[in-house]
Amino acid sequence: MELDHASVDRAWWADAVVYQLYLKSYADGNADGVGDINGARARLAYVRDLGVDAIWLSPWYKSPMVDAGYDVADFRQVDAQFGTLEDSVGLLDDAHALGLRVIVDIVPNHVSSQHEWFRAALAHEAGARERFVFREGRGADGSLPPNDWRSTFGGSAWSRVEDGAWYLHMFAPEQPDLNWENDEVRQDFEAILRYWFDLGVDGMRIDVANGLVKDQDFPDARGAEFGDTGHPAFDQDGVHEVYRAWRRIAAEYVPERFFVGEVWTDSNARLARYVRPDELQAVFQFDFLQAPWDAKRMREVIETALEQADEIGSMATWVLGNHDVTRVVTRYARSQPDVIMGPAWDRTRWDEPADLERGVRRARAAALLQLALPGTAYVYQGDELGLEECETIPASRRQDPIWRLSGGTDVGRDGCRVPLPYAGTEPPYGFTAAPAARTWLPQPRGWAAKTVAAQNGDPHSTLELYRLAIRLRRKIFEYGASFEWMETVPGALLFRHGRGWCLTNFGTAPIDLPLDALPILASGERSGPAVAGPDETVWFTREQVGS
Ligand code: TEU
Repeated sequence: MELDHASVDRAWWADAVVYQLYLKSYADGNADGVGDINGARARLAYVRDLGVDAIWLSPWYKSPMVDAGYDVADFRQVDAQFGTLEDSVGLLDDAHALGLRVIVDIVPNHVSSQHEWFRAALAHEAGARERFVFREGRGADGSLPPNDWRSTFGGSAWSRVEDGAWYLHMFAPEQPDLNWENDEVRQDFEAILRYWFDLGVDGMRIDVANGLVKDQDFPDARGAEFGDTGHPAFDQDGVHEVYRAWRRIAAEYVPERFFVGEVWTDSNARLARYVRPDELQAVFQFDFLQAPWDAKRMREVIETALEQADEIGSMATWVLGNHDVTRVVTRYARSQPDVIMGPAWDRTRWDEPADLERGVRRARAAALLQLALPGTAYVYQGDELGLEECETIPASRRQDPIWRLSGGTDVGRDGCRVPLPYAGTEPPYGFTAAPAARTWLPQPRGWAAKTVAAQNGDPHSTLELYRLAIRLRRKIFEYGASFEWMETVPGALLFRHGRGWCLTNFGTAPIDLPLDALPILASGERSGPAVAGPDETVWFTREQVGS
């Protein structure tokens, strides 16, 4: 397939590598055990040295932290745990000075129950409940929830307030959903966008971008779950008008501000609607992240994403990990199903032993595959260190509301959010000046070889692999260059992109490279110079291309 990128003006994000900097776990600047803005500023050079183009920061707004900051109490203030508004502007300046763009998270589907709007709603202030979704209950005395919608985190999506009315929360009860039929809600978010764009933010990642607008009949979901097409709380046609208005705001700025939407959906056709020319520039295409380690399935998801991006004149977006899913090393360390997995699927099979060495091998191969593809690549902090999911966090230390709301049946997402290890042989591995016992999530023993210091300069390390790959990517897989699948053996994928070839071996036997191949980077310890070993990706050029 030849891709035609002529329709995409080269925007900075089009072929960018974006580093997801999860603030709470990136670096602690004030020794309280929680990562913060000044901690991150002190370690920004680490991101720059990785060679990425941009960072995406998890929410830093004022928040009671019921859902790690995705419960926002005030979008115009920075939470004291993270620093001050001044610090956040300082971070924007520092990042820009290092040549990094900054994307921040915006959370428009819901706010914190501590937000002044929700307090006003509880206090019965005139019109205040209109900003949320309050309904009468069902049953003779209204004691049953208005419909059967389930919270994504477990339990009913409705909670009852003192006077008997019910309010909607598609996530935790402390995250009441906003009513996007309400003009004040729309206007406030437009003002919030301008507020941060004016402060220098380059783009926004939109949390639950397919939420916001609900089917106003509030029909039962009848078994449809989060992400399923047809769920009346998600992916309603009306949401697109919100993004058309947002895009007009982004276009007022030079360069135009960027939006990437978080849209979990089972339908790529529905996903494509968010990136129509007058809507968001990009959406996360989560199929790549949810695909098993399997040549056929990977090819399917890559092909679909590329075709789709081409059809709509956008760029594909490749994600291998984020703060909501099991770390890639651990996902690939267990047996691989023959289906696209759901975001929480891996948390259901902790009983199965994990072969972490195999997981690391495959994660490294997947990283080279990801970085060779045309489009934007997102790297979740810690994946460049080859960190695994922490599966032994004691129940008493768990933070994710999923753990509580699922009644302990789903351990939640803490295992991929553990603070980064920088140096040393013991927790806290240089993450904080506080004692290890005080990090907001416990780090495991056994990360001595995974720290930044341990991997720095070691050519076999995952960190150096990422650094080299990100640099080479620019040279050989140039923006706009043609992309073409090539014939190879079953159980492998081979494509040419620009000046380079990328061969991934998903199988168990080594595969010969073409005779004239000049290997330039490999994810593993190859069993021979002219082969791609099992679970290995090799990048190569061929003589006729180098000229
Ligand atoms: O996530 C959307 C979301 O609901 C899923 O990713 C969810 O975390 C997963 O299905 C659980 O297994 C966004 C944020 O990325 C997430 O961290 C927030 O908790 C959530 O929205 C609510 O704001």
